[in-house]
Amino acid sequence: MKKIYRSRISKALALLKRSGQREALIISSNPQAVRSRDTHFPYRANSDLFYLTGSHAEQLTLVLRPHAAEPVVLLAYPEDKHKTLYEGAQPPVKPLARAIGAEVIASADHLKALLALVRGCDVAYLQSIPGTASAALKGELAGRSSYANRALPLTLVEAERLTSRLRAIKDPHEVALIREAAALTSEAMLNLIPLFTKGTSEREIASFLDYYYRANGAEPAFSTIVAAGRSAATLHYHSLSRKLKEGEFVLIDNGCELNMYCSDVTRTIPVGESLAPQLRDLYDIVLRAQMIAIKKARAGARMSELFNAAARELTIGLKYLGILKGPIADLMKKQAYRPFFPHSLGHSLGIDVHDAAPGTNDRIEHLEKGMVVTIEPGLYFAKPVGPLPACGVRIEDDILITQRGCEVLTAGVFPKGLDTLLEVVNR
Ligand SMILES: [Mn+2]
Repeated sequence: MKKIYRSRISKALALLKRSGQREALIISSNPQAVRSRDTHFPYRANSDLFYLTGSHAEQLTLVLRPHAAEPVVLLAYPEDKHKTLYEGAQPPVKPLARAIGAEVIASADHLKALLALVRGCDVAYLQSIPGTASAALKGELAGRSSYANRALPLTLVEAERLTSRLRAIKDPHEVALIREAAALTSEAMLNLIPLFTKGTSEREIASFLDYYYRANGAEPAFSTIVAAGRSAATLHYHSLSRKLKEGEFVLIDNGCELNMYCSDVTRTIPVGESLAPQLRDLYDIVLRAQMIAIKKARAGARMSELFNAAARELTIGLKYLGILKGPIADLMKKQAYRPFFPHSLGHSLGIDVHDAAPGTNDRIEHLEKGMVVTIEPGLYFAKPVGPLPACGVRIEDDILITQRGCEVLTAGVFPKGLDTLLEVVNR
Protein backbone atom coordinates (compact mmCIF):
# COMPACT_ATOMS: atom_id res chain seq x y z
CA MET A 1 0.00 0.00 0.00
CA LYS A 2 2.63 2.50 1.12
CA LYS A 3 4.67 1.72 -1.98
CA ILE A 4 1.83 3.16 -4.09
CA TYR A 5 2.20 6.59 -2.50
CA ARG A 6 6.01 6.57 -2.80
CA SER A 7 5.69 5.71 -6.47
CA ARG A 8 3.06 8.44 -7.06
CA ILE A 9 5.31 10.99 -5.35
CA SER A 10 8.25 9.84 -7.52
CA LYS A 11 6.13 10.36 -10.63
CA ALA A 12 5.16 13.86 -9.47
CA LEU A 13 8.84 14.68 -8.77
CA ALA A 14 9.74 13.45 -12.27
CA LEU A 15 7.10 15.72 -13.84
CA LEU A 16 8.43 18.69 -11.84
CA LYS A 17 11.96 17.98 -13.11
CA ARG A 18 11.14 17.90 -16.82
CA SER A 19 11.38 21.59 -17.62
CA GLY A 20 14.88 21.97 -16.19
CA GLN A 21 13.67 24.89 -14.07
CA ARG A 22 13.41 24.67 -10.29
CA GLU A 23 9.77 23.73 -9.72
CA ALA A 24 7.77 23.06 -6.55
CA LEU A 25 4.35 21.48 -5.94
CA ILE A 26 2.50 22.58 -2.80
CA ILE A 27 -0.61 20.57 -1.82
CA SER A 28 -2.53 21.29 1.39
CA SER A 29 -5.33 19.57 3.29
CA ASN A 30 -8.79 20.97 2.67
CA PRO A 31 -10.12 23.37 5.29
CA GLN A 32 -13.22 22.35 7.25
CA ALA A 33 -16.22 23.46 5.18
CA VAL A 34 -18.77 25.56 7.09
CA ARG A 35 -22.36 24.36 6.78
CA SER A 36 -23.90 27.12 8.86
CA ARG A 37 -22.53 29.42 11.56
CA ASP A 38 -20.50 27.03 13.77
CA THR A 39 -21.55 23.72 12.21
CA HIS A 40 -19.40 22.04 9.57
CA PHE A 41 -19.84 19.48 6.82
CA PRO A 42 -18.18 16.13 7.60
CA TYR A 43 -14.47 16.52 6.82
CA ARG A 44 -13.37 15.34 3.39
CA ALA A 45 -9.66 14.95 2.58
CA ASN A 46 -8.21 16.93 -0.31
CA SER A 47 -8.19 14.68 -3.39
CA ASP A 48 -4.64 15.51 -4.51
CA LEU A 49 -3.20 15.18 -0.99
CA PHE A 50 -4.98 11.84 -0.57
CA TYR A 51 -3.75 10.66 -3.99
CA LEU A 52 -0.12 11.44 -3.15
CA THR A 53 -0.05 10.41 0.53
CA GLY A 54 -3.14 8.32 1.37
CA SER A 55 -3.67 10.68 4.32
CA HIS A 56 -6.97 12.05 5.65
CA ALA A 57 -5.17 14.41 8.06
CA GLU A 58 -6.26 18.03 8.40
CA GLN A 59 -3.91 21.01 8.41
CA LEU A 60 -1.11 19.28 6.54
CA THR A 61 0.86 20.56 3.55
CA LEU A 62 3.00 18.44 1.22
CA VAL A 63 5.86 20.23 -0.55
CA LEU A 64 7.71 18.54 -3.45
CA ARG A 65 10.97 20.09 -4.71
CA PRO A 66 13.00 17.69 -6.87
CA HIS A 67 16.05 20.00 -6.94
CA ALA A 68 16.27 20.39 -3.13
CA ALA A 69 18.31 18.39 -0.63
CA GLU A 70 14.99 17.43 1.01
CA PRO A 71 12.71 16.88 -1.99
CA VAL A 72 9.67 15.74 0.05
CA VAL A 73 8.53 17.84 3.03
CA LEU A 74 5.42 17.57 5.21
CA LEU A 75 4.46 20.77 6.96
CA ALA A 76 2.41 20.15 10.11
CA TYR A 77 1.07 22.26 12.99
CA PRO A 78 2.00 21.62 16.61
CA GLU A 79 -0.91 19.76 18.29
CA ASP A 80 -4.01 21.90 19.01
CA LYS A 81 -5.20 20.50 22.39
CA HIS A 82 -8.59 22.25 22.13
CA LYS A 83 -9.29 20.68 18.71
CA THR A 84 -8.15 17.27 19.98
CA LEU A 85 -10.55 17.57 22.95
CA TYR A 86 -13.57 18.16 20.70
CA GLU A 87 -12.72 16.16 17.57
CA GLY A 88 -10.17 13.57 18.66
CA ALA A 89 -6.51 13.35 17.70
CA GLN A 90 -5.37 13.87 14.12
CA PRO A 91 -3.55 10.91 12.56
CA PRO A 92 0.12 11.16 13.65
CA VAL A 93 2.40 12.72 11.03
CA LYS A 94 5.60 10.79 11.78
CA PRO A 95 4.49 7.34 10.55
CA LEU A 96 3.11 9.01 7.42
CA ALA A 97 6.41 10.83 6.86
CA ARG A 98 8.33 7.56 7.25
CA ALA A 99 5.99 5.79 4.83
CA ILE A 100 6.39 8.36 2.06
CA GLY A 101 10.03 9.33 2.77
CA ALA A 102 9.33 12.92 3.88
CA GLU A 103 10.99 15.35 6.27
CA VAL A 104 8.59 16.87 8.81
CA ILE A 105 8.53 20.56 9.68
CA ALA A 106 6.23 21.50 12.58
CA SER A 107 5.32 25.17 12.45
CA ALA A 108 2.49 27.36 13.70
CA ASP A 109 3.00 29.74 10.72
CA HIS A 110 2.62 27.76 7.49
CA LEU A 111 2.79 30.78 5.21
CA LYS A 112 6.18 31.79 6.61
CA ALA A 113 7.44 28.20 6.42
CA LEU A 114 6.23 27.86 2.80
CA LEU A 115 7.89 31.13 1.75
CA ALA A 116 11.18 29.73 3.07
CA LEU A 117 10.66 26.39 1.29
CA VAL A 118 9.96 27.91 -2.15
CA ARG A 119 12.81 30.45 -1.94
CA GLY A 120 15.00 29.87 -4.99
CA CYS A 121 12.27 28.14 -7.02
CA ASP A 122 11.28 29.43 -10.48
CA VAL A 123 7.84 27.83 -10.71
CA ALA A 124 5.29 26.97 -8.02
CA TYR A 125 2.28 24.69 -8.60
CA LEU A 126 -0.34 25.90 -6.12
CA GLN A 127 -3.97 25.23 -5.20
CA SER A 128 -6.79 27.79 -5.40
CA ILE A 129 -8.98 26.26 -2.68
CA PRO A 130 -9.77 29.11 -0.24
CA GLY A 131 -8.52 28.43 3.28
CA THR A 132 -5.60 26.19 2.25
CA ALA A 133 -1.98 27.11 3.05
CA SER A 134 -1.19 26.52 -0.63
CA ALA A 135 -3.75 29.15 -1.74
CA ALA A 136 -2.50 31.53 0.97
CA LEU A 137 1.00 31.28 -0.54
CA LYS A 138 -0.46 31.91 -3.99
CA GLY A 139 -2.21 35.07 -2.72
CA GLU A 140 0.98 36.25 -1.00
CA LEU A 141 3.20 35.72 -4.06
CA ALA A 142 0.68 37.31 -6.44
CA GLY A 143 0.23 40.33 -4.18
CA ARG A 144 3.89 41.32 -3.69
CA SER A 145 6.12 43.44 -5.89
CA SER A 146 8.52 41.67 -8.23
CA TYR A 147 11.38 43.22 -6.22
CA ALA A 148 10.08 41.68 -2.98
CA ASN A 149 9.62 38.41 -4.88
CA ARG A 150 13.02 38.38 -6.58
CA ALA A 151 14.18 35.14 -4.92
CA LEU A 152 10.71 33.60 -5.03
CA PRO A 153 8.80 31.76 -7.81
CA LEU A 154 7.65 34.17 -10.53
CA THR A 155 5.55 31.62 -12.36
CA LEU A 156 2.48 30.39 -10.49
CA VAL A 157 0.56 27.46 -11.99
CA GLU A 158 -2.63 25.73 -10.84
CA ALA A 159 -1.60 22.49 -9.06
CA GLU A 160 -4.26 20.49 -10.92
CA ARG A 161 -2.37 21.09 -14.17
CA LEU A 162 0.21 18.70 -12.82
CA THR A 163 -1.82 16.34 -10.62
CA SER A 164 -4.54 15.74 -13.23
CA ARG A 165 -1.89 14.31 -15.57
CA LEU A 166 -1.08 11.69 -12.94
CA ARG A 167 -4.64 11.09 -11.78
CA ALA A 168 -6.23 10.70 -15.23
CA ILE A 169 -4.69 7.23 -15.71
CA LYS A 170 -5.87 4.87 -12.98
CA ASP A 171 -3.50 2.21 -11.61
CA PRO A 172 -4.87 -1.30 -10.90
CA HIS A 173 -5.31 -0.43 -7.20
CA GLU A 174 -7.56 2.50 -8.15
CA VAL A 175 -9.53 0.48 -10.71
CA ALA A 176 -10.22 -2.12 -7.99
CA LEU A 177 -11.57 0.63 -5.70
CA ILE A 178 -13.81 2.08 -8.45
CA ARG A 179 -15.13 -1.45 -9.09
CA GLU A 180 -16.05 -1.71 -5.39
CA ALA A 181 -17.89 1.63 -5.50
CA ALA A 182 -19.69 0.50 -8.69
CA ALA A 183 -20.66 -2.81 -7.04
CA LEU A 184 -22.16 -0.98 -4.04
CA THR A 185 -24.18 1.25 -6.39
CA SER A 186 -25.49 -1.84 -8.23
CA GLU A 187 -26.52 -3.35 -4.91
CA ALA A 188 -28.18 -0.12 -3.70
CA MET A 189 -30.12 0.33 -6.94
CA LEU A 190 -31.32 -3.28 -7.12
CA ASN A 191 -32.70 -2.81 -3.60
CA LEU A 192 -34.85 0.05 -4.93
CA ILE A 193 -37.08 -2.24 -6.98
CA PRO A 194 -40.00 -2.43 -4.47
CA LEU A 195 -40.12 1.39 -4.50
CA PHE A 196 -40.82 1.72 -8.24
CA THR A 197 -44.59 1.99 -7.84
CA LYS A 198 -47.01 4.90 -8.24
CA GLY A 199 -47.17 7.13 -5.21
CA THR A 200 -43.55 6.67 -4.04
CA SER A 201 -41.97 10.10 -3.63
CA GLU A 202 -38.70 11.11 -5.25
CA ARG A 203 -37.46 11.91 -1.75
CA GLU A 204 -38.08 8.36 -0.48
CA ILE A 205 -35.94 6.88 -3.26
CA ALA A 206 -33.13 9.42 -2.75
CA SER A 207 -33.21 8.86 1.02
CA PHE A 208 -33.03 5.10 0.58
CA LEU A 209 -29.95 5.40 -1.64
CA ASP A 210 -28.25 7.81 0.78
CA TYR A 211 -29.06 5.50 3.71
CA TYR A 212 -27.77 2.45 1.85
CA TYR A 213 -24.46 4.12 1.06
CA ARG A 214 -23.90 5.42 4.58
CA ALA A 215 -24.93 2.11 6.20
CA ASN A 216 -22.29 0.40 4.04
CA GLY A 217 -19.40 2.71 4.90
CA ALA A 218 -19.73 4.99 1.89
CA GLU A 219 -21.15 8.46 1.22
CA PRO A 220 -23.30 9.66 -1.68
CA ALA A 221 -20.67 10.93 -4.15
CA PHE A 222 -22.92 13.94 -4.94
CA SER A 223 -26.49 15.02 -4.19
CA THR A 224 -28.58 12.09 -5.36
CA ILE A 225 -30.88 13.00 -8.26
CA VAL A 226 -34.29 11.32 -8.41
CA ALA A 227 -36.50 12.95 -11.04
CA ALA A 228 -39.94 11.60 -11.95
CA GLY A 229 -41.77 12.59 -15.14
CA ARG A 230 -41.17 16.22 -16.04
CA SER A 231 -38.71 16.71 -13.13
CA ALA A 232 -36.13 14.94 -15.31
CA ALA A 233 -35.97 17.87 -17.74
CA THR A 234 -33.95 19.69 -15.04
CA LEU A 235 -30.43 18.26 -15.39
CA HIS A 236 -29.41 18.60 -11.73
CA TYR A 237 -32.89 18.33 -10.22
CA HIS A 238 -32.80 18.52 -6.42
CA SER A 239 -36.22 19.52 -5.07
CA LEU A 240 -37.38 15.86 -4.77
CA SER A 241 -40.98 17.03 -4.41
CA ARG A 242 -42.82 14.86 -6.96
CA LYS A 243 -44.42 11.44 -6.72
CA LEU A 244 -44.00 8.57 -9.17
CA LYS A 245 -46.86 8.14 -11.66
CA GLU A 246 -47.70 5.13 -13.80
CA GLY A 247 -46.70 5.46 -17.43
CA GLU A 248 -43.89 7.92 -16.60
CA PHE A 249 -40.16 7.50 -16.22
CA VAL A 250 -38.16 8.13 -13.08
CA LEU A 251 -34.56 9.18 -13.73
CA ILE A 252 -32.06 8.24 -11.01
CA ASP A 253 -28.54 9.71 -11.22
CA ASN A 254 -26.49 8.67 -8.22
CA GLY A 255 -23.19 7.30 -7.05
CA CYS A 256 -21.19 6.60 -3.97
CA GLU A 257 -17.77 7.48 -2.68
CA LEU A 258 -16.32 4.35 -1.07
CA ASN A 259 -12.75 4.45 0.30
CA MET A 260 -12.29 7.77 -1.54
CA TYR A 261 -13.28 6.45 -5.00
CA CYS A 262 -16.55 7.22 -6.78
CA SER A 263 -19.16 5.58 -8.95
CA ASP A 264 -21.64 7.60 -11.03
CA VAL A 265 -24.59 5.85 -12.64
CA THR A 266 -27.87 6.97 -14.23
CA ARG A 267 -30.81 4.74 -15.02
CA THR A 268 -34.20 5.84 -16.32
CA ILE A 269 -36.86 3.45 -15.05
CA PRO A 270 -40.44 3.05 -16.29
CA VAL A 271 -43.13 3.14 -13.60
CA GLY A 272 -45.96 0.63 -14.07
CA GLU A 273 -46.31 -2.08 -16.67
CA SER A 274 -47.05 -0.09 -19.81
CA LEU A 275 -45.42 2.85 -21.48
CA ALA A 276 -46.67 4.99 -24.40
CA PRO A 277 -44.96 4.00 -27.68
CA GLN A 278 -43.35 7.45 -28.07
CA LEU A 279 -41.72 7.09 -24.61
CA ARG A 280 -40.47 3.62 -25.58
CA ASP A 281 -38.97 5.15 -28.74
CA LEU A 282 -37.34 7.94 -26.75
CA TYR A 283 -35.75 5.42 -24.36
CA ASP A 284 -34.46 3.26 -27.20
CA ILE A 285 -32.96 6.29 -28.98
CA VAL A 286 -30.93 7.31 -25.90
CA LEU A 287 -29.87 3.71 -25.20
CA ARG A 288 -28.72 3.25 -28.81
CA ALA A 289 -26.71 6.49 -28.61
CA GLN A 290 -25.03 5.28 -25.42
CA MET A 291 -24.20 1.84 -26.83
CA ILE A 292 -22.75 3.34 -30.03
CA ALA A 293 -20.50 5.64 -27.97
CA ILE A 294 -19.39 2.77 -25.70
CA LYS A 295 -18.58 0.68 -28.78
CA LYS A 296 -16.24 3.40 -30.06
CA ALA A 297 -14.39 3.77 -26.75
CA ARG A 298 -10.79 2.46 -26.84
CA ALA A 299 -7.25 3.70 -26.25
CA GLY A 300 -6.41 6.33 -28.88
CA ALA A 301 -10.01 7.35 -29.64
CA ARG A 302 -11.00 10.98 -29.23
CA MET A 303 -13.81 11.81 -26.82
CA SER A 304 -15.20 14.08 -29.58
CA GLU A 305 -15.56 11.05 -31.91
CA LEU A 306 -17.69 9.35 -29.26
CA PHE A 307 -19.70 12.52 -28.69
CA ASN A 308 -20.40 12.98 -32.41
CA ALA A 309 -21.45 9.36 -32.84
CA ALA A 310 -23.89 9.67 -29.92
CA ALA A 311 -25.18 13.09 -31.05
CA ARG A 312 -25.78 11.72 -34.56
CA GLU A 313 -27.82 8.82 -33.18
CA LEU A 314 -29.85 11.25 -31.03
CA THR A 315 -30.41 13.47 -34.09
CA ILE A 316 -31.65 10.52 -36.14
CA GLY A 317 -34.03 9.72 -33.28
CA LEU A 318 -35.28 13.30 -32.93
CA LYS A 319 -36.01 13.30 -36.66
CA TYR A 320 -37.85 9.97 -36.38
CA LEU A 321 -40.00 11.46 -33.59
CA GLY A 322 -40.81 14.42 -35.89
CA ILE A 323 -39.12 16.91 -33.52
CA LEU A 324 -36.32 17.83 -35.97
CA LYS A 325 -36.75 18.12 -39.73
CA GLY A 326 -34.23 18.14 -42.60
CA PRO A 327 -31.19 16.16 -43.77
CA ILE A 328 -29.16 14.60 -40.91
CA ALA A 329 -25.91 16.18 -42.19
CA ASP A 330 -27.45 19.68 -41.97
CA LEU A 331 -28.95 19.01 -38.55
CA MET A 332 -25.56 17.80 -37.26
CA LYS A 333 -23.79 20.84 -38.73
CA LYS A 334 -26.26 23.18 -36.99
CA GLN A 335 -26.06 21.10 -33.77
CA ALA A 336 -29.86 21.04 -33.87
CA TYR A 337 -29.77 18.45 -31.05
CA ARG A 338 -28.33 21.04 -28.60
CA PRO A 339 -31.64 22.19 -27.01
CA PHE A 340 -32.43 18.53 -26.20
CA PHE A 341 -28.90 17.23 -25.47
CA PRO A 342 -27.26 20.26 -23.83
CA HIS A 343 -24.43 18.59 -21.88
CA SER A 344 -21.23 16.73 -22.68
CA LEU A 345 -21.08 12.96 -23.22
CA GLY A 346 -19.13 12.17 -20.07
CA HIS A 347 -16.28 12.96 -17.72
CA SER A 348 -13.31 11.49 -15.94
CA LEU A 349 -14.17 9.56 -12.75
CA GLY A 350 -12.00 8.69 -9.76
CA ILE A 351 -11.31 10.28 -6.38
CA ASP A 352 -13.58 13.08 -7.56
CA VAL A 353 -16.85 12.33 -9.28
CA HIS A 354 -15.88 14.88 -11.93
CA ASP A 355 -12.20 13.97 -11.76
CA ALA A 356 -9.65 16.51 -12.91
CA ALA A 357 -8.75 15.89 -16.55
CA PRO A 358 -5.61 16.97 -18.40
CA GLY A 359 -7.36 18.37 -21.53
CA THR A 360 -8.64 21.86 -22.34
CA ASN A 361 -11.47 23.03 -20.07
CA ASP A 362 -10.84 20.16 -17.65
CA ARG A 363 -11.99 17.66 -20.31
CA ILE A 364 -10.68 14.32 -21.44
CA GLU A 365 -9.68 14.76 -25.10
CA HIS A 366 -7.91 11.54 -26.05
CA LEU A 367 -8.84 8.31 -24.35
CA GLU A 368 -5.89 6.38 -22.95
CA LYS A 369 -5.58 2.91 -21.48
CA GLY A 370 -6.41 3.07 -17.76
CA MET A 371 -8.74 6.06 -17.93
CA VAL A 372 -12.15 5.69 -16.29
CA VAL A 373 -14.88 7.84 -17.84
CA THR A 374 -18.65 8.06 -17.79
CA ILE A 375 -20.75 7.76 -20.96
CA GLU A 376 -24.08 9.50 -20.37
CA PRO A 377 -26.11 10.78 -23.31
CA GLY A 378 -29.59 12.12 -22.59
CA LEU A 379 -32.58 13.87 -24.16
CA TYR A 380 -34.64 16.43 -22.22
CA PHE A 381 -37.91 18.20 -22.95
CA ALA A 382 -38.89 20.99 -20.56
CA LYS A 383 -42.23 21.40 -22.38
CA PRO A 384 -44.29 18.90 -24.40
CA VAL A 385 -42.76 18.67 -27.90
CA GLY A 386 -44.28 16.78 -30.84
CA PRO A 387 -45.56 13.46 -29.48
CA LEU A 388 -43.66 13.75 -26.17
CA PRO A 389 -44.72 15.05 -22.75
CA ALA A 390 -42.26 17.13 -20.67
CA CYS A 391 -39.70 14.50 -19.59
CA GLY A 392 -36.08 13.41 -19.68
CA VAL A 393 -34.10 10.24 -20.32
CA ARG A 394 -30.42 9.77 -19.46
CA ILE A 395 -28.47 6.51 -19.29
CA GLU A 396 -24.99 6.54 -17.73
CA ASP A 397 -22.31 3.93 -17.15
CA ASP A 398 -18.71 4.04 -15.96
CA ILE A 399 -16.19 2.50 -18.36
CA LEU A 400 -12.52 1.53 -18.09
CA ILE A 401 -10.54 2.21 -21.26
CA THR A 402 -8.49 -0.76 -22.46
CA GLN A 403 -6.13 -1.19 -25.43
CA ARG A 404 -8.77 -2.70 -27.71
CA GLY A 405 -11.98 -1.25 -26.31
CA CYS A 406 -13.47 -0.76 -22.88
CA GLU A 407 -14.96 -2.58 -19.94
CA VAL A 408 -18.28 -1.40 -18.50
CA LEU A 409 -17.66 -1.29 -14.74
CA THR A 410 -21.32 -0.69 -13.91
CA ALA A 411 -22.77 -3.56 -15.96
CA GLY A 412 -24.28 -5.01 -12.77
CA VAL A 413 -26.74 -2.12 -12.37
CA PHE A 414 -30.18 -3.03 -13.82
CA PRO A 415 -30.56 -4.38 -17.33
CA LYS A 416 -30.84 -1.47 -19.79
CA GLY A 417 -33.00 -3.06 -22.49
CA LEU A 418 -36.51 -1.69 -21.96
CA ASP A 419 -38.40 -4.99 -22.12
CA THR A 420 -36.08 -6.72 -19.64
CA LEU A 421 -36.16 -3.63 -17.45
CA LEU A 422 -39.99 -3.59 -17.43
CA GLU A 423 -39.96 -7.26 -16.48
CA VAL A 424 -37.45 -6.78 -13.65
CA VAL A 425 -39.20 -3.81 -12.02
CA ASN A 426 -42.70 -5.34 -12.31
CA ARG A 427 -41.80 -8.86 -11.16
MN1 LIG B 1 -21.88 11.71 -14.48
